[in-house]
Amino acid sequence: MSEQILVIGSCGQLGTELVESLRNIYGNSNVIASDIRQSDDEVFKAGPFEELDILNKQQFTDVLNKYKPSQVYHLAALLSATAEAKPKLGWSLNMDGLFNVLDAAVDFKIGKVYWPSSIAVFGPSTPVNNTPQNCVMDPNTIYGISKLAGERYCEYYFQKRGVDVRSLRYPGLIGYKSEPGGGTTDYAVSIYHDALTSGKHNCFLGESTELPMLYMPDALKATLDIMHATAEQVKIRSSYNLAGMSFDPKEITASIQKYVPGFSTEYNPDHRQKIADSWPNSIDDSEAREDWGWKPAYDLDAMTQDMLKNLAPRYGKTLSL
Ligand code: AKB
Repeated sequence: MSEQILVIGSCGQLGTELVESLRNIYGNSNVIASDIRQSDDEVFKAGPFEELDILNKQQFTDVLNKYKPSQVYHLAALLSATAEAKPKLGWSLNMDGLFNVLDAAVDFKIGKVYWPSSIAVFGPSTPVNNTPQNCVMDPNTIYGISKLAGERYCEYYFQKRGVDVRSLRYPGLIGYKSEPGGGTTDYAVSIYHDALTSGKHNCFLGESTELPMLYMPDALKATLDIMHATAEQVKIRSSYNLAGMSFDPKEITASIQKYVPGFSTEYNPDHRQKIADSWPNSIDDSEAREDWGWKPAYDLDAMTQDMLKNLAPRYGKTLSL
């Protein structure tokens, strides 16, 4: 039987696109998408899909026995804003879900595990510009605390139980194929849809709130690159810093205005402002570059052009890009 790859939490923003990329590489029938409930996105019709609540150990065991995957991508989590609203669920999904996957990696001898961390592992005492891989980390959100604890567990399972677990600290992810949900960086996706529909965006962050971001094709490339690197190349077994670009809401507005004249943003910061203020402005990802050759392709303007080019037909718009 060919190599089987299980993606847990596959219907989210990253999972939807990752399943498509993995199926292009490994073949539709070898990539098993799974999530707590079915999605009607076309992507999932091309190959196997399993309803899987990662907190349900019996269900998980059944899926593992059925497919015997050699790689597991575990993406199921509550993001920053949702986990603040539902702290108990945020903690149990983010931590117990990870424990179930790491324990299964030992029991079922899963070859490689991927688990995403986030810039949310950093906190108010962290150096804010060009944040290094190793520095003060004092996250003050449930999501950030769960990601930092998760990173420590990943390294522990690598060192003590021999699990080949790999991880990236994602910045905000921006893409046109799937919607984000429950994050603090989500404005940077909805702003493009608003530019092509109402021509106005109501931003939940202040105009100068600079955050690290990454365009989805780069995020997919980084994820596949670290999973395809040799075990020796992956020297950090907690999670790698990863950077693409950094901008604030004023700068992304200006980038969109180059192609959508008349577009405007109003700033009405809400509870998410505090979360954003506790995160870095920019990230130093030298270790990822040195260890497994990471290099992003997109800057802000290249991303804006690609987002608008792909979204404009959906809204019946023609732009000169
Ligand atoms: C969020 O905003 O919660 C996520 C993240 C940075 O991990 N996009």
